[in-house]
Amino acid sequence: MKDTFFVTTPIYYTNGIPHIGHAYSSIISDSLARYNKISWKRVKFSTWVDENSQKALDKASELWMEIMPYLDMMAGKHKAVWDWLEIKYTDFIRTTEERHHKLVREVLDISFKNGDIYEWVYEWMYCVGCESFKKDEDLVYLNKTTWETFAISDKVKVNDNIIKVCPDHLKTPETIKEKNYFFKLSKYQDKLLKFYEENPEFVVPADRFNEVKAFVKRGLEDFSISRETNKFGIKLPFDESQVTYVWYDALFNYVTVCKTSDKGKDESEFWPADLHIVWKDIIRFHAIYWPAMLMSAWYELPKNILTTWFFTVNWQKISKSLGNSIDPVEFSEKYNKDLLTLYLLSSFNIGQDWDFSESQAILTYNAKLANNLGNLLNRVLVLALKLEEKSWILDNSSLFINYINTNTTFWEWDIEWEKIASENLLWATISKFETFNKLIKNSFNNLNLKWVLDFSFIYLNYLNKFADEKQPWQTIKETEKQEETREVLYTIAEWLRQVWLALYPFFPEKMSEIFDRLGLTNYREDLENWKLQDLIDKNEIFLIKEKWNPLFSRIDI
Ligand code: ME8
Repeated sequence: MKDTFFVTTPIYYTNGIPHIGHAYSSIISDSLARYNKISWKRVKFSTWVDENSQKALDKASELWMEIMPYLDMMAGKHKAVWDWLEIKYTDFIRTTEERHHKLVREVLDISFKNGDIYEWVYEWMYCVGCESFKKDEDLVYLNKTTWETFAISDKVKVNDNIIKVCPDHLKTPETIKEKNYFFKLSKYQDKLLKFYEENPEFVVPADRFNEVKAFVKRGLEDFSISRETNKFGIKLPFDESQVTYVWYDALFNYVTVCKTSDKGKDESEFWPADLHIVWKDIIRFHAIYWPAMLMSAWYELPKNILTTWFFTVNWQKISKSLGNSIDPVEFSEKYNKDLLTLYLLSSFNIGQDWDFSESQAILTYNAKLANNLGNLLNRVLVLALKLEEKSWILDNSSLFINYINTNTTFWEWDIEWEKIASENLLWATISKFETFNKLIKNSFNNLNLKWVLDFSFIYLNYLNKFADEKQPWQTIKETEKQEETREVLYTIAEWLRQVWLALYPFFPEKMSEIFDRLGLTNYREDLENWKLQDLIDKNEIFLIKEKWNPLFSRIDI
């Protein structure tokens, strides 16, 4: 019986179409889903849209549309983006769907009956942009004339010109006084801390987890889960005059798709989720509210939450009004999807804020895919065809393995290795296939996609150096060196094969095409049938019939 792997993207709002920031989360999820798919696991990969929100209602009315036709249109647009980007999700769910309403009402009922949900009339400030309640300390002062902002601790005098606003949306929060239902989060403080202790990898990266723990240790407050004024959404089963909003409504999506999959099947075996991918803005909700809500409704807790960071465009928050939003479809149409994936995943660690740069994306693509990988592949092909006229077979009898294992000068690292690999890996052993594959496996399992890409491209650098040193384009001209040339070419080809297997989850189309063209038949099929390890271990024979056009052409800036 295969293990299951269930990965989820964040729940995207539908008041706009996905921009490059959303694509980033989806591409990470997709690459991890694909890796697990080829590694002997049954994979479920869900993506969704967060529809029952005030933002969606506002947007629909702005467009003079009824809410449901608006949401249908937006869900279609979201799906089209993911399909275009070849994000291979298995489930797509909308929060307005019946299967979801049913589950949310069930869990609300359970928590209400066990005393975790209670009624309270209260007055609070609410920011529509954030869809969350605010306290004084969450706000800043804004000078309406100069647009300067000051910290609330500055104790500025409020007047008509100086107002208190949400720091993200620069708008005064609404004051709301109404009857709400609250979730007893305070009751879960100790249980959460115990859970964190027992699951030290629950939130990755560790800094973010430390912040979450510190927040919980300071004491938790109950939070509102319903609104009296909203009419659009899931009605509370115990008080139909109220609808639940954001937390129960959005988060329980993750469970709904397991209870009833897209194909209408019960796939409860996929719960608990192996991995939620969210950005730092919503980590508290996922790492604190969500486990408490699950405990209250007797569900198991997710295993891992990966927190991504913000990225900006021209150092500004991505926003339609600033005109700096990048459409991932347009961007990949202009260049290609591989360029987008490579740039997003190889340039920055997942837990780092950074600025998106089009020219940097092109430079990365040219250096890594067009030059490093593409040129080396071409060199091997051209020489292989020269070596024997029509078709050329490289078999493993000519693996130059001794050279690779013993020659230390070639494998000397000029990179700061400690920064890249874990301590117990010595560079001297790196040159073995098993070590490379172990590094790749560990990096995937540690959710460190940048390392997978870094290791692969470092290897390619060294292979290029190896080629430069062995000069097969020279030795091929000397009759007595034909065998040596063959050995060198086979060694490079075999290494390339190992690196392509590591890169497959990121660039499945291109890698499959390379496999096909080198006579490595059925690779795509074998990978789809979980045979990654078999392919890694295989003694391969390459059959090269023709030279073809470069797969990764250089792009001019
Ligand atoms: O927050 N940089 O939806 P959303 C990096 N529905 N990632 C970004 C990004 C950026 N500039 N912009 C967006 C929501 N993302 C709510 C969640 S949870 C109860 C409700 C990514 O559409 C990021 O992963 O505003 C974020 O989590 C996701 O898009 C959803 O953003």
